[in-house]
Amino acid sequence: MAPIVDIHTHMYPPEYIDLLSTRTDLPLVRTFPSSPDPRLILLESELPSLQRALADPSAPLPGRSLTKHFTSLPAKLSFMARHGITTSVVSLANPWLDFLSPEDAGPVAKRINESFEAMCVAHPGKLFFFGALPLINTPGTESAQDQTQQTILTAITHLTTLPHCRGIILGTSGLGAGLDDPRMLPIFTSLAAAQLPVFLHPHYGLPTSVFGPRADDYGHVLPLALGFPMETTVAVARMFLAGVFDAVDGLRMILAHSGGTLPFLAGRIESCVVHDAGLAAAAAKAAGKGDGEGERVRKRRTLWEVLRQQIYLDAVVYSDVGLKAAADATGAGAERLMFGTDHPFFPPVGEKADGADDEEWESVQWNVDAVIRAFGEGSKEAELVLGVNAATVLRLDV
Ligand code: 5CU
Repeated sequence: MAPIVDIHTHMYPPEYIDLLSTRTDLPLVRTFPSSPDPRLILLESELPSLQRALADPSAPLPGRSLTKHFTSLPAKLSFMARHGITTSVVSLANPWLDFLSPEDAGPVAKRINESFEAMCVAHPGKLFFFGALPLINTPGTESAQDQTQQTILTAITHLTTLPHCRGIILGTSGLGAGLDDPRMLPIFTSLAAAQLPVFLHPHYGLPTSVFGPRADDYGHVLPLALGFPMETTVAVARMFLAGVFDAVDGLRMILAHSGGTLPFLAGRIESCVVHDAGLAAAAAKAAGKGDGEGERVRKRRTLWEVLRQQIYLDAVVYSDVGLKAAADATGAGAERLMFGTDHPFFPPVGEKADGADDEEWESVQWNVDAVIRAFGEGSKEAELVLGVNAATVLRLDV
């Protein structure tokens, strides 16, 4: 039987939840008298409902229920068994360590990565993990940033000593100035040298003002369905425009949610690059130079080439239409797509939820159905997407 590998599956180890329980700013965990589970409040868009719930005990609860699925390894294993998942590559969920102080980020990253490694050791062949880096979202002074950069490089070296680490999970803020920040280059270079792929995942979405004054009436739909994918799209477009992929051609990235909107917008991005007079003039000038920059400009690859050479996409897009676009964008066939569930997010709700350990998650079935509709049940392509690609690319002994 071909393996089913879930590469997009998160957990918050207990020490992380302890941290959130002491906080008054996002991200945080709060208990409310009307809720059996504590509430996990992560997103900026959840702040108005948090404030209402703090002021009025009868107001709807903010955030999401912090069920055992977020923290418990037995719950993760039951979920895997229920959905026929052979192996999971688990990662810390957003917003990772972004909010920590420079002093805390390094030691906390080390503890959390060791905690993931210990989980994997206890379940050989079943669990691997993407490590967390102590990337913090506070620009600080130049010397503070240098120190943070050094801490991150040390963390990468530490990850190379953990036998079940298969890459790292990364948000889009980098050292506070995004992933096109030149200060990220040594980090990407070090990850490429260590053969640690980057699983890029959104958290911040779009500014809440984009969603208008009624956004709160629409629950999580706008931030999660649109904000998250746009954030990923913008982050990768910025890396592409800054030449990061050319500068670090050994870098491999796996993009969450099938690359946001990149498969659909790559043509438009490429056209805007080619038809921008300012960029064209700068490129012509640079290309005339005999230095490294001239060489880079002369050899500029298109976004399509980068997508087909350095990028993998997860298959967490819930529809065969998006999945076929993802397959087309990253090359012929399905060789660069990898199945995921986004567990513990998107549990069954309302009447479909019974809270049992072995309940079926409809959100998982949507992603399985998308693979089957796009590539055919039992087809070689479906097997690649459901597990073989991940097993090969991430060297999983499944
Ligand atoms: O429901 C959500 O907010 C999320 C989230 O925060 N992170 C994620 O990976 N999926 C859904």
